[in-house]
Amino acid sequence: METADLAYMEQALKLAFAGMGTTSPNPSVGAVLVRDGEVLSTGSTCACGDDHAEVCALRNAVAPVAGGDLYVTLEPCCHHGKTPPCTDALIASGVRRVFIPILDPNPRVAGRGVACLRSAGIDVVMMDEMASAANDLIRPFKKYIVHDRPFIVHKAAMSLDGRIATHSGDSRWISGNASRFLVHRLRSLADAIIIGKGTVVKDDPQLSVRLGSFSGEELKPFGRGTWRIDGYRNHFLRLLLESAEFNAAAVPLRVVIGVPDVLRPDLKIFGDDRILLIGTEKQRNSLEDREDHRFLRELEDSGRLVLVNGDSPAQVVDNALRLLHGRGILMALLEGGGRLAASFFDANAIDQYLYFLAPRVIGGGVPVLNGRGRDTIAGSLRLCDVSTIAIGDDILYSAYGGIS
Ligand code: AOF
Ligand code: ZN
Repeated sequence: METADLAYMEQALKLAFAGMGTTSPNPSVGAVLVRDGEVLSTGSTCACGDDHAEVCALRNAVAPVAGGDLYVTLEPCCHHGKTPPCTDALIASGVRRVFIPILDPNPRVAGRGVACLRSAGIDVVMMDEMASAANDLIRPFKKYIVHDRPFIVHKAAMSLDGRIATHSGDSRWISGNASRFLVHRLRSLADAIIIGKGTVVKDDPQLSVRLGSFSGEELKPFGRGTWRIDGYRNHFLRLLLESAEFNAAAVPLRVVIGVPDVLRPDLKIFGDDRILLIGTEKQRNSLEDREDHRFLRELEDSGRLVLVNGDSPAQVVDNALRLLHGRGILMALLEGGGRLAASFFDANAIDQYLYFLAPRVIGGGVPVLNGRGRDTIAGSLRLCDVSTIAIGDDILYSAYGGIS
């Protein structure tokens, strides 16, 4: 593979990365259209249901594209979904070659896009060198489309002894400024942020993207290619650290699992309509007896409160995730307390562990996964694709688990 080919694909990956959090339930894809060594145009997946990256690049081209090459981060689709097949548009355009790093995990595509382009005489080049990078960006969509559940990133800041709060509940701040800034970058790419009902009562959190509220010397490395990733070279994290700009307007859906004991409309989570409370059907009677039952009814009628079934916390989590899948959530950040996280763990629902280890020791307090846990070490969950990155004095530890 030529160096220029790799550079064009890297440009396409950056476009795909930049669109994450704005295209669901469609994956964010990037495309770069090149002819005679000149970039004619670029494209990325438009907000849900609109044009795909390839069509967007074709439309943006200022010069004729026939005979050109397209670099696209995912196999072009060949099916009629909300939009017509990209393969039709590409064949009609007269492009000569299409470079792709990976096939589309969507069973409706899964290799058929490549076959369709090839049978029309287009040279499809598989860029194996970029497969791992493209795969790191498509993991959420793969989980969504193959397993019918959102991809869950469990993000937590903890002391070296694995605690997210002291016994008195104090937790601010365990990690450093740079780590917390990185979390806001991450939030801007997520489709949802999930917390437990306890956090609503305890913190009255905004769960917003507040990139502008951070400053300081330790933020200087962000937006530059100077980060060292040890272990697995995780391209999602690489781009998260290296990207210079973020879309702070991309507001993730705020999801609360459980109905907080007292609800008031002036809580910060009700600041806008991007809020979903998920309770259980078992609670229905007790909710009707509460003083705030009118507000609860209002929330339910407007779709901001949904009750799901489930006999155990893990079943409730699974049904909540089924619901979020139905609402088109590809990637959700789990930011809740230790018990909620343990329920997600028990439901086998955590896909990526993103833990910030701070140089503090609490010597007790709340464990990051506060449940019974596995019985034996042999039965513990073995993670894969482990990366570590020094973020100021903290260590960011990332690894994948679950079924994705
Ligand atoms: C592409 N380019 O930029 C994206 C693709 O319902 P539709 O028509 O929007 O199709 C959605 C499917 O298309 C989605 O599930 C995934 O398989 C693929 N996404 N394909 O050619 C793109 N985002
Ligand atoms: Zn398409």
